[in-house]
Amino acid sequence: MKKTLQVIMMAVLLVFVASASFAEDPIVLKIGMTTEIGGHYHSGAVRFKEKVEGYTNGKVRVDIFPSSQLGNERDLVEGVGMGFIEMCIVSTGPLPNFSPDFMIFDLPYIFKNRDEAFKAMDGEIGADILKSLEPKGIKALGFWENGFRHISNNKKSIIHPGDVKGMKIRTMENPIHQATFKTLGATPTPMAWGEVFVALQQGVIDGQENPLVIVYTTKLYEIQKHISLTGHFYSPAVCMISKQVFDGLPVEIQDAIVKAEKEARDYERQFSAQLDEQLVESLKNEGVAFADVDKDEWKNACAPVYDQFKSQINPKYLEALLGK
Ligand code: EAX
Repeated sequence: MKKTLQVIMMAVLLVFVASASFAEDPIVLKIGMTTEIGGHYHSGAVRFKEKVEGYTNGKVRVDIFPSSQLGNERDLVEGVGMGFIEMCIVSTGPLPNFSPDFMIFDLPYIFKNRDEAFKAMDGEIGADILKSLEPKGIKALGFWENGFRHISNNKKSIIHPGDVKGMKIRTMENPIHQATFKTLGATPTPMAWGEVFVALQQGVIDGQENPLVIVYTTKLYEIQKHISLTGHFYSPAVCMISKQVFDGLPVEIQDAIVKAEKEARDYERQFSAQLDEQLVESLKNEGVAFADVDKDEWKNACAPVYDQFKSQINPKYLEALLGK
């Protein structure tokens, strides 16, 4: 009797081991974002998926969840930190809530152009800032791009900073962004991205600010007929993975993830820059009126924010980017 039981148990064990080695379940990496299919993050994530699944011969599967399906940006970052969402791509807007080092990117007109931004993001400063998320359980793999942010609204053409006076403008949940719009005389209204379309539609807010790719892929042009090309903030994005998840993976899979992320990042940045150029025309075709603005005038109007926040920003970064 005892022997029979032993034989049965051995057989069960053998079948178990055999089936495990034949049909090994892939490691699944869920990657969340608040933006839409066809946008820059999603296109970059698709590239990441193709690369990582290729490099690991299918040992890893990447599942992409756009459109806030896994939560808003704050939820995503918290989820990755705690390890129940493996990965996400978010703008840096909500990140000062996790590490104040990110605040340097929030200053209005801190970068004149993409090249300046990439230099900071890809250099020593950027590496330092990404590392600052580690104590929160996050391995930040790299900086992607959200883009230069412009103001949209459905009331009037905004040309001068004074034109936003009294307007309710949605901002991200970010102290410098809110302070900037307050300085301009608007009423900043922070809310998660997923709530913005309906809030605009119902007139709870008058306008919002985002890169053109977000306006286009969210179809905001249906309810926002004025865009002012202010480019007041440059918004980097961060592609991140749970540190706990990453540290638990075999080295060759970690290497594949790191390599794939770099390739996807480069692709995403290019895709984003290209879209930015094309979308003015596409949005005009949807009936959007564009206002060209004098950026120096806007920069001057935003300047008081620097004094307001200087003491809270890492002096090393201020010195490197502003020479003071
Ligand atoms: O990360 O919330 C925002 O306005 C962001 O630009 C957007 O979610 C992309």
